[in-house]
Amino acid sequence: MLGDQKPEVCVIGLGYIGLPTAAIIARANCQVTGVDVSDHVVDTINRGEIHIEEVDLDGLVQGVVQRGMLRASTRIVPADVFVIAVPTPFAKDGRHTPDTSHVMAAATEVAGVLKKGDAIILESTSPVGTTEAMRDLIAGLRPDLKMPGRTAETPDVAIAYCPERVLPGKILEELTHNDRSIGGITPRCARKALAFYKRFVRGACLTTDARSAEMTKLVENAYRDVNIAFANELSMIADHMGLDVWEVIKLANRHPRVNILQPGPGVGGHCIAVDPYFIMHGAPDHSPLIRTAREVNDAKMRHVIAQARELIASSPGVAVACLGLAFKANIDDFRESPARFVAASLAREFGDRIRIVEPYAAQLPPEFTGTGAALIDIDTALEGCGILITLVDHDVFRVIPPEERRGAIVYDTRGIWPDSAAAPGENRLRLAS
Ligand code: SAJ
Repeated sequence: MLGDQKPEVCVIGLGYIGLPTAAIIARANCQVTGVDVSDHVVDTINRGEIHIEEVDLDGLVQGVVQRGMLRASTRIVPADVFVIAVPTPFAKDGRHTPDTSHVMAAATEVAGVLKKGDAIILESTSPVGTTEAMRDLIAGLRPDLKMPGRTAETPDVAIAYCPERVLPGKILEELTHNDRSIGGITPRCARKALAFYKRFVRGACLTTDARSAEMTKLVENAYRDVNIAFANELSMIADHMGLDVWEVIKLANRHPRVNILQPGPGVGGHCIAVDPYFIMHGAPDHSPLIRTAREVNDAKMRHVIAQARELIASSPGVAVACLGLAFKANIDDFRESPARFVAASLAREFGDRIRIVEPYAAQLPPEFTGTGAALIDIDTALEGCGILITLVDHDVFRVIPPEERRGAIVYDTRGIWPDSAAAPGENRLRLAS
């Protein structure tokens, strides 16, 4: 496959992971074809533009497209290495069942052009066993090729699982510098994949088996979910006891072996609130802690809504500014966002008393239509709103000085204004969360 010659690479799925990955591989001077089902995505990339927001991605894509190293297509092409980075959503059964049909569809496409010596690497977050299931699917479609792990003979192709672990907002940096887990169906597969990642990853590349690598990805996000749940539970306990949770966490974290995360209005995004279910699905009777953490984090969002409703109802006529809709700070991603859910819920109930401040949005999402809620800028909110509810810790909110918040009732679900309690004349609600 590799030798000294640079492999031709086909990246399937040009979303938040696939596009930056394709661009970084192209930057390492491998010829890359990016494949996506969307004509719009393909056309945009072939113009040297991007369809998602990510720091520095626009310049990188423009450069590699201009140099002819990356091109996009709706059709798969023969290559030496296939990287699959398609979504793995939940099935529409309402039971959080993982849906790997996009992975299997991509594998089916790959099978059509696969040749001896090729490598297939799955990057999509997947339930344990998906890489082997993908191998079995391809084996059925290509009986002419010997598949790894199914025969004692030397296999014709290599198949590995290598999850991404990059943080939205720092994707390019983390794609290059994070360590990677590389799980081969066999050790030989892992070595082939390792040689490929070494071309563009500067972090350590650790080889393992495919199932361990699949589980590792899920465990990383479940670990974070459980730890955020601990912080969120503390915040609800603190509300009950009349304590300032931020103060308690700040002090507890001075212990050399304690590092409590930050409470918020719930856990959003497409990974941390999703991946734990992939573990629960595989081991439903052995994952009570992971399940409970999910419940606590969801309960926290309902707790915030209840607290906010009480506050708004007890101040009739006062205009309310909800600060932020994004799922976390300093990004324009509003999907699976607890802030958005809380704000929409308040807008439905309190109508035009609710104003939304979201510097990363040009317009309100569709669920606000007809509620009467309006999108306003932060200065207007500070001048005209008597209640401020912080839902996202965007830097632009964090830097608002106490004197500009004075007189407003503040419900700070992110703990961004620790000073506000001490500000003279300020009517800060002493809610912990
Ligand atoms: N959050 C809190 N309190 C905290 C930290 C986060 O409430 O102390 C909330 C955020 O506001 C947000 C959610 O959790 O709603 C998730 O944000 P995040 O920044 O923790 O993570 P993501 O979803 O942007 O990215 C995660 C990362 N995983 C881990 O940190 C273990 C990233 O490395 C993964 O690559 C990514 O999921 C993914 O694609 O799986």
